[in-house]
Parts: sequence; structure tokens; C-alpha cells
Amino acid sequence: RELTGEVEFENVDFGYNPDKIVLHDINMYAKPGQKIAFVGSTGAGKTTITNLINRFYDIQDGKIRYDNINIGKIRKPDLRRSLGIVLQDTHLFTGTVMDNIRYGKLDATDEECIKAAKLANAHDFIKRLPDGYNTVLTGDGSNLSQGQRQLLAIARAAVADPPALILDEATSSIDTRTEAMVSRGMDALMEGRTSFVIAHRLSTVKDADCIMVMEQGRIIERGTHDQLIDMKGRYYQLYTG
Ligand code: DCP
Ligand code: MG
Repeated sequence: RELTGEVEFENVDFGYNPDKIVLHDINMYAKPGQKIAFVGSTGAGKTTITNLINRFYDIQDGKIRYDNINIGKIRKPDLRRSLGIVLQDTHLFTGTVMDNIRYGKLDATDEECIKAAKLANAHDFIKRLPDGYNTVLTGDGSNLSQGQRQLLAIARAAVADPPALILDEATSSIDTRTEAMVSRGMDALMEGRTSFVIAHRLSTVKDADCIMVMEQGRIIERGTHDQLIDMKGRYYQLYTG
């Protein structure tokens, strides 16, 4: 069954350790194709929510549904395949650039991988590598810049072509030009997919359909950028600094 990317949390409570709840009564609904952003100070629970979207952990209470199916009932490997994740630190392995992209969908053809790299905005830098798509990467990807690793992560997610995505925006500094390339690749990848974005720069969440403002494991405000600014609450404070 193909998932559309509809995701719903209903009264979700969660703790890494059952004695210490870190997410309290989380309710949210993402329509297919929407962009949902999470903002809030460190330790607020942003990464934890995205861990639960991936179903990396069991929840203490509540329901998480994909297309109205309680995903507690789907075997985890099936679910993993349905989500694309672009993490801050992309796991690259010793192998060619092509194989590192193909990791997103193991039976992808070379043409599909190249198409994904083009969508991700990664094609141009790959063509400039000594052996192009056949360039062998070191296991830790240390022969690439951080921005290049991010572009490969985007290409890998694009080849998987998932209905929903989780994007954890990198905090570490990449130069402005590379950042613009990464952000264009991300935008192309998000087009037509439900996206959950952990943003460290408020400027990148402005166009979200819904921004969740988190504090101490709770969603304390939600709305579009304009709505939250009008509310003159926590988001407004964060934004006006
Ligand atoms: N926590 C925990 N065990 C883990 C990970 C986190 O007990 N393996 C706790 C630490 C915080 C809370 O959960 O009290 C929320 O942590 P998150 O990583 O979800 O917080 P953020 O992602 O919002 O923080 P940051 O902006 O620093 O990434
Ligand atoms: Mg985090």
C-alpha cells in the first residue's frame, strides 16, 4: 500500500525512560504535502518528536497514525522505507558516489540516481569530482565538504522518493553559497511531500504551513509565521530576538 504522507499524533506521551516523560500530550496533524516546522530552545523535544515520526521508539500513551493507520501495527522495516531522512550527519560508506546515492533505494538504476542528484542540486559538484559518479568516498566522507555531504544526503532521500521527509537542518557553518545550494536542493526535495523540518534558523521556517513552537516537551504555540507574529508570544520573542 502506498502512503500519502498524512501523519497524525493524538495525545502522545513519550519518555526515553518511562519514569521521565519528555513529550507531553502532543497533538498534530499534517496533510499530505504540508511543511511542518519545529522550533524551540535546546532540549525542547524537537528531535524526539521526529524520532517518534520514524517510530524509532515505542510511545507510552496516545496514537501515531499514517493515513489513518495506527503505525504501531506496521512492521518497522516497512515504515522505514516510507520515510526519507536527511540528518545533520549523513552516514556515508566506503564506495562510489553512485552507490552512496543508491543506498536510498537499492534497486535504483544509474539513471534514477543521476536524476535524483540533479533534483538535489548535487549533480554539478559530482561531475567535478575526479571520477564523477565513480569517485570512491572514504567511509566517513572526509574527502567531501560538509555541504557536499548534505547534497548527497538530499540525493539519497530523493532516490528513495518517500511520501514524507524529516529534515534536520545543520547547525554548523557552511558558506553562504553552499548553503543556498543546499537549501534549493531541500526545497526541490520537499515539493509534493509532507516535510517535518527542524529549523535552527527562523528564516527557513517562514514558509511552513504550520510552525510548532516547543518548550519543555510541549507544543506551546502553533500557526503560520504571520499568525505567530500576530500572537506576540514565544515565537514573536524568538523572532524579534
Ligand atoms: N533526552 C533523553 N534521552 C535521549 C535524548 C534526549 O533523555 N536519548 C532528553 C533530553 C531533553 C529531551 O529529551 O530533556 C528532549 O531532547 P531533544 O533531543 O528532543 O531536544 P531538541 O532536539 O529540541 O534539542 P536540540 O535543539 O538541542 O537538538
Ligand atoms: Mg535536536
